[in-house]
Amino acid sequence: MMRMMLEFVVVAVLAGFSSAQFNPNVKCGRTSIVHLFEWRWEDIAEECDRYLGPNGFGGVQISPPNENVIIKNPNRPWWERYQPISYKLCTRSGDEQQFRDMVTRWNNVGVYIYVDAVINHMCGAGIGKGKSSTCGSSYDTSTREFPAVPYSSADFNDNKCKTKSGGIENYNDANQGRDCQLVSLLDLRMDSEYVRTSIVEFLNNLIDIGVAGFRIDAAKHMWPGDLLAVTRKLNNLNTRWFPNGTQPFIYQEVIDLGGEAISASEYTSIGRVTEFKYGAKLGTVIRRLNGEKMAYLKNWGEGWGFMPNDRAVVFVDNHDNQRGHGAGGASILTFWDARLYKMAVGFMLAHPYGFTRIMSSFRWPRNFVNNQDGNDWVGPPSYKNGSTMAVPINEDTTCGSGWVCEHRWRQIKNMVIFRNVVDGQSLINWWDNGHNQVAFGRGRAGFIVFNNDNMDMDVTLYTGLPSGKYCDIISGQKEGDGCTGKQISVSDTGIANFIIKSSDEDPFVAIHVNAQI
Ligand code: QV4
Ligand code: CA
Repeated sequence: MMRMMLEFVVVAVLAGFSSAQFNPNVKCGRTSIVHLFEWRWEDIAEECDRYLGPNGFGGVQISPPNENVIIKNPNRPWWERYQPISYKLCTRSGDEQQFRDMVTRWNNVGVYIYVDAVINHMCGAGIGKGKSSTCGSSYDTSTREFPAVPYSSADFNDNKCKTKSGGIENYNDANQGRDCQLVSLLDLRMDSEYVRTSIVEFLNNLIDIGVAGFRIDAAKHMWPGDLLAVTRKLNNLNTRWFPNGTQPFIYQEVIDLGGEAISASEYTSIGRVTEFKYGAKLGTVIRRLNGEKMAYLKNWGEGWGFMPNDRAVVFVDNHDNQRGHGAGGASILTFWDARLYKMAVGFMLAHPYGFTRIMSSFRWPRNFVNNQDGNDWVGPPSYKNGSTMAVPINEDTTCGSGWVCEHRWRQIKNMVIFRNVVDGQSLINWWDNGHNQVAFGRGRAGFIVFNNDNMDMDVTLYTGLPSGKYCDIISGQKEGDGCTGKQISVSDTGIANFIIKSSDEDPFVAIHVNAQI
């Protein structure tokens, strides 16, 4: 009894003190991370010193670094990386040495790595037996043997799941959602001490190498109590780079668009949670669907029924919903709708709600039949032998070989900087025309104006900014003493005139105090 009480106190104290798991651990003055989906570790290492560091990015979410099954039919889909075979660090992105090199190089310049952690399951039940895996480890899905961990049949939820098929049949049943197989992926018994320890060892190895946090894949499919038991046992971050006692940042993938059996709020005491309503709603507004308009964004954030600001990780699209996987549906904006996409990302980065993640994608040959993309599986740009192509950088700073590099689009990169400049300043001086022309400021540090109506805009607004000449960071940027884009003059009284034609390449304007000329 005494012992139980003591254990309870210890758990309560640990949970209470784990506030750092909500802190993204980005360096002071940096406010966003970018998901470099399917990039090779060598390319990520390069991108850090040459681009992300100098442009104020806080870190990178990487694709799962641990061994996965190699799928040949279809040919090397991106989603094979969500089918683990072991916790060894070799994948199409690179081997363990390359991983270590990348992390070290990044940490040395203060831009950090966030690992996509696939811990709910191993590979699909129907994969079979073999060694067709990215480090060559063997597996046998019929006997549930994964000797490289090792896991065997006792480590899976086969007995706990109560459905006939062993899979999740009814998403309105929370028990099925947690204990049964998600799309036939072998579901780990997270209530077992052995499984928990194996996962903790995997994550602690990454922490010791130097990563700063984790995206917890499929968190919804694990019981919050089991997840808490795992995250509580994580080491503090490596003191070679991080202050003593820094806990890893935890952000959990829970898709909760409302009215579901499993809700995001069940997870907000463990770490942050992905707010999927954000991209779904913002897409609806910017596309002007269902009578939505930008004027309604005045109370964007918690006012729209989103989770608490300090719990949310927000994004316009992610690697799933940009290709019709996961949730969000047709409203989701992606690089395929570049003009609207830039506006949505611009709005997100200007608005104070949530911790922001930028998507960086690769192009694939979309092939819609009956509104379904038959090529939603296509993997990253790669050679015939299956190895992933490097990311070549063109002279104009864009990327080649099918890598989209949204994070390098001038408008997006400059808005990442905008967010850093206005960090901590409250949203003030909101203005709208009742339709899709809106504007707002962030303290006295920045101001942004959107024209998403089908008519030209010519307005004079109070910006709150110190008087002077500013360079619009959307149509151009400050270069030396000059400006390659529109120039905006703020008067002594903080007023400025904004002209945005509905035919402008990008119908929005953003200025901030670090882009004064
Ligand atoms: C299929 C059928 C099954 C059938 C099985 C038979 O769907 O019903 O039993 O064949 O063999 C791939 C295939 C999928 C296949 C499955 C198992 O696409 O057709 O099952 O493999 O072989 C990614 C992809 C999935 C992919 C999976 C594993 O999106 O298509 O499945 O990787 O390779 C929910 C969840 C949420 C999830 C989201 C997509 O709540 O957690 O769906 N998002 C995360 C990741 C996502 C990943 C997973 C979870 C799984 O972001 O990328 O799924 O790790 O909303
Ligand atoms: Ca599960």
